[in-house]
Amino acid sequence: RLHNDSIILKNFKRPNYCPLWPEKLVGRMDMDVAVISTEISPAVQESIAEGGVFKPEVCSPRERTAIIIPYRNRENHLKVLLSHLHEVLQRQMIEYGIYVIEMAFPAQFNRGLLANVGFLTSSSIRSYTCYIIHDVDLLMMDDRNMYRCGRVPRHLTASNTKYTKRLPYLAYFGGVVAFTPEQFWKVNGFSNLYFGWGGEDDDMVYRIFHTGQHFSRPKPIIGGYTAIEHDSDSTNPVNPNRQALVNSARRRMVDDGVRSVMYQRLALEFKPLYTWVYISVQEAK
Ligand code: UD2
Repeated sequence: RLHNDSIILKNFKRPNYCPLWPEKLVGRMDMDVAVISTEISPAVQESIAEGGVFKPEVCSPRERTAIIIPYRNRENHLKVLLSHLHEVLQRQMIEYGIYVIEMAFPAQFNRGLLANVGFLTSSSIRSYTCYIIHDVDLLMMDDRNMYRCGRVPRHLTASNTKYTKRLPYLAYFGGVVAFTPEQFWKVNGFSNLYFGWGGEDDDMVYRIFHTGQHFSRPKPIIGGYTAIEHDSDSTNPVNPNRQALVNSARRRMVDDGVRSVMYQRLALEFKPLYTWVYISVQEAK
């Protein structure tokens, strides 16, 4: 018996984890959004499985990350973002899946609700250790901004070419954010009540603080993003009720969130570069 035990120990190998900082990373990328390519290099393309899923073959990934993109009517942005993400995330040697969550007309756009649906749908397909909610028009400018989760929720957009200062205000949580499943459940996800532009990101900050958490950011030099310019969307008008809703964020957070999201799924398709989830929502009047 002793002899057998020692054989087991001798043959025990530690998993060959993927490096925390892969050598393939290039650091700062100079990008001209006017001419940015939507091409994906053949080697990267070949490694993407149906549904926009990738797993490094040469090492054991440390995390499994779901990228969730709330989406409607931004086809060109989506093409650019998908090629950029597949290239960068494969260099980061992260196991990932990309989910595009699209909202049908006529309801006004609701980014928080789509994030909740993305979280639930991607979890039902594969168990992820990290969920990244990602604006469709933001491109990471430095591939050392690793798409991983942390001990607290992360705001990965530490600076953005869209703003003259790095960010509009300190407690800003828009753009690209990362949660572990535990962190997301703890805040009950995003509010489902923000139809139209604005507020759902500030509401989330209240949820995070009210549950005794805080959030972190990479250094601005690493967490820089290029924003692709666009006109305002007629079906995503500024929400005039957003401040009133934000004021009641704490009170609502138990009953309004990922646990109570209501929607109808119209389609789920595993496309070559992403998993497409198409939903319709009854807008509260
Ligand atoms: C800011 C935040 C964003 C969110 C929003 C308020 C940044 C970088 N982003 O975005 O995270 O908090 O304010 O709601 O500060 N979208 C569509 N189709 C539409 C409308 C929106 O796909 O018709 C999606 C898309 O992923 C887009 C995101 O929603 O990136 C945010 O909408 P936006 O880009 O119009 O708003 P923006 O840039 O002010």
